[in-house]
Amino acid sequence: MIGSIVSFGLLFTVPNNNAVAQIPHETHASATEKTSEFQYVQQPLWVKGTVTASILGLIGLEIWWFLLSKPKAKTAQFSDGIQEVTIIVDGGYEPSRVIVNVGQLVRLNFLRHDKSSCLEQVIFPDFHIAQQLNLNQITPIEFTPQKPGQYTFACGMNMFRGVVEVR
Ligand SMILES: [Cu+2]
Repeated sequence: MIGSIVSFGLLFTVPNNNAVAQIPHETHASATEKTSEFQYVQQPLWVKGTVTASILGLIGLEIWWFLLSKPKAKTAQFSDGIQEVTIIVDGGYEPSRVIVNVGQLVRLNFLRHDKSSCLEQVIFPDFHIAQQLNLNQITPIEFTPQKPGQYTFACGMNMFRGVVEVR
């Protein structure tokens, strides 16, 4: 949602900058005789800087978008009666989709690298779990899903989300 608003904003600012950039070029030819070179150089530099910033913003947005929209599913590893997956917490959850079997103990090892307080807590509403995650430590969360389905988990503010798919 925020991403689309930002991208719309950038889409509108880039053509505007291009329109601004054209003005000095057009006026330059007729105005070379009377105006100094100083004014000509300074205007395009400012415009170029803005255009470059917009382009860099777009590239950054694209990388961000690509990373977030990419579905990352991982099937839990089963050993000694426990199905286990390590989830890296860094600007979201990696993997953000975990596939497990019904009726078997699940252990999700949350390894938090993200310093922001946003991701310090992980919540599994369906399993009544709200767990603090310590920085650069593994926090195991265990539960046994009794029914197949999609069980979401999220940060304390419900901004970052992941799914446990029970089959
Ligand atoms: Cu949050």
